[in-house]
Amino acid sequence: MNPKVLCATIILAAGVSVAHADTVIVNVFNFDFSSNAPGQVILDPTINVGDTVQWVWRSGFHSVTSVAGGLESFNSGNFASPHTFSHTFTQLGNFNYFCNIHGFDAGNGAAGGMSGRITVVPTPGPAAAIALAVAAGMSRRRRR
Ligand SMILES: [Cu+2]
Repeated sequence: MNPKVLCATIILAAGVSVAHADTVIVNVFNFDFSSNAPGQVILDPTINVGDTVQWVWRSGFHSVTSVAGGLESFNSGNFASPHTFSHTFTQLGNFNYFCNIHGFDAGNGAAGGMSGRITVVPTPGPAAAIALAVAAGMSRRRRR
């Protein structure tokens, strides 16, 4: 292994070790769930596997309840705002959930009424990490 490849490998390993899971906020309000603020366009987030969603109650009395039969299961219970509830997603897929008071489990993984969806995709692959490592290596060489 030549020194340049070894250097890139070390940087790559360091890059992977510092890759961290994010926490994504979803607002809970009368009568929807959204990453955007209440009153704006409703946005159901797409997150990376290992990320945590933190739901933040902004108004009303609601729950965050996963539909039955999914790979991810969570239930906040019913709470008035202010309240928060978090769940870390370890599985890939689309996960529908609903408010136990203003929504419903529609069966077969779907939800209706006051409901939302979390889409979980893989973390950026090795190609992105290698690009970062190469960029880091190049910037280091330039400083010498
Ligand atoms: Cu509700």
